[in-house]
Amino acid sequence: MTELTFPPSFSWGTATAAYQIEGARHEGGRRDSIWDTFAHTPGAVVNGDTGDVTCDHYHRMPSDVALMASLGLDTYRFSVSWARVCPDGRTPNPEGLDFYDRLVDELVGRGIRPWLTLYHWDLPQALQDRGGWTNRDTASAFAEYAGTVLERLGDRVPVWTTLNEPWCSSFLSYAAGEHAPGHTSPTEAVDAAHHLLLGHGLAVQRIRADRPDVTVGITTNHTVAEPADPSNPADVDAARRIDGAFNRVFLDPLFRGEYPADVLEDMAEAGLGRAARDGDFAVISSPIDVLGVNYYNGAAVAGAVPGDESPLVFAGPGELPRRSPYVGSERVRFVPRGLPVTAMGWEVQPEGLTRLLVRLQEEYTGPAGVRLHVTENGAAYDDVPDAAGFVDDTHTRRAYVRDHLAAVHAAIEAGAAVDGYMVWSMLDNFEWAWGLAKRFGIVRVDFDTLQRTPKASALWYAEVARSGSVTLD
Ligand code: PNW
Repeated sequence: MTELTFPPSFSWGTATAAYQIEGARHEGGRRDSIWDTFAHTPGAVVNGDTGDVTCDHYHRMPSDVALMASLGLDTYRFSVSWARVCPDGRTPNPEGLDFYDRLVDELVGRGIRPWLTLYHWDLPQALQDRGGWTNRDTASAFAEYAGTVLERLGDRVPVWTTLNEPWCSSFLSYAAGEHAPGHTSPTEAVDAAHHLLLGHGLAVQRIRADRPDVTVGITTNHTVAEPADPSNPADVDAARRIDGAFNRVFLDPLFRGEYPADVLEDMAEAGLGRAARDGDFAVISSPIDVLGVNYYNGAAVAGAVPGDESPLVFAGPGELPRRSPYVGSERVRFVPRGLPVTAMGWEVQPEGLTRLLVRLQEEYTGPAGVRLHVTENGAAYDDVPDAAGFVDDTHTRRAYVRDHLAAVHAAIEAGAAVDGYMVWSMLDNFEWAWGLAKRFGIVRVDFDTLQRTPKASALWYAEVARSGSVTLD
């Protein structure tokens, strides 16, 4: 038995997102976001599920916070619904702000640090009607919205994340069609990516100006791509491409103030960078304090099969047509390595997380003096509850989290400045295009009765948080 002890200040938390847990679609003045529109589009989401009710967290918030406190977790990362706070995208709605005001008070009252994400993909539909993230004005609307939320909550929320996973809200949303608004245009995707980055930078400047005392950052999601055959130059090139299209297309503007030359070339046809105006990169690379890192899986990739003319449109979750999110590298192949997979079909590769964190430290965050924080990691499995609703996920989700925590520990030993870890997710919830069918929670939610039951992984995680150490068994 090996016991891994984390630094005494290491933070233990969980994460959620507004559209995935809140429900209460039209209550308190909330109007539709692009996810309401998308989820209500036939064929967009598996089983036709929506976030209309999902966990009903909007009405159950105090008891959900009490549950977190009973698990002894010190931090909770949640997102604010832009469409609740500014239903038309711009005009503040005091009643919407009230909900987050109560949430923050509840958290602070129970000794849990609130970690607020401003944008977890639920753009007000009113802004989508004017082009969404393909419209440059959306970036300034985002900074105004950030100011509105900051004015109300800045006195009690110490950590602010601008965007969650801009890769998903650009490439998966505007090129692949898998996420709202469900478009399949590579050109829209690269423009959206640029405006998301710009919105991030403008929001950072706004937050800094209004409240110099708070911690500010962004959360990016990463894949660790390896060549299927390291001796095959086409596979090595495929790994470079996926790393570029997933990781560096955001990291380089954020930390180096430019798009990487090879990615500009890969995405030249779609027009990466054409939306950039003078001064944008200075805004985008405004200094931040923390980089949130979301990691779920690695992948082995291979070059295109020579002469492959197969259609680029294929089936994904739901029934709507999907395209590759890897703009300019659509024919790169993902090659299964025979590793265990989760219910998402994602390969379980904990050591990828160690490599990712060490690389971020060395190439991006370290030189900039920016801290790292794992803001999401976790797994969906096909849980089998007993008659009382208890899920014994000891050998699935608990093992996944344990092995990834060991990977974080190894990264810290290797010099990565990682301050904490958050399990995705606190609750089973609306898993985007997969609807309610994929369960990531450490707490089970019965979507008929809405009853919450901590799983074995939650009880184990509570003990890890209490002791500050992980035992490898
Ligand atoms: C992240 N992909 O989403 C999100 O931040 C969460 O809201 C989500 O529930 C969680 O991970 C689990 O999926 C992703 O296709 C969705 O590569 C899709 C991908 C990556 C991340």
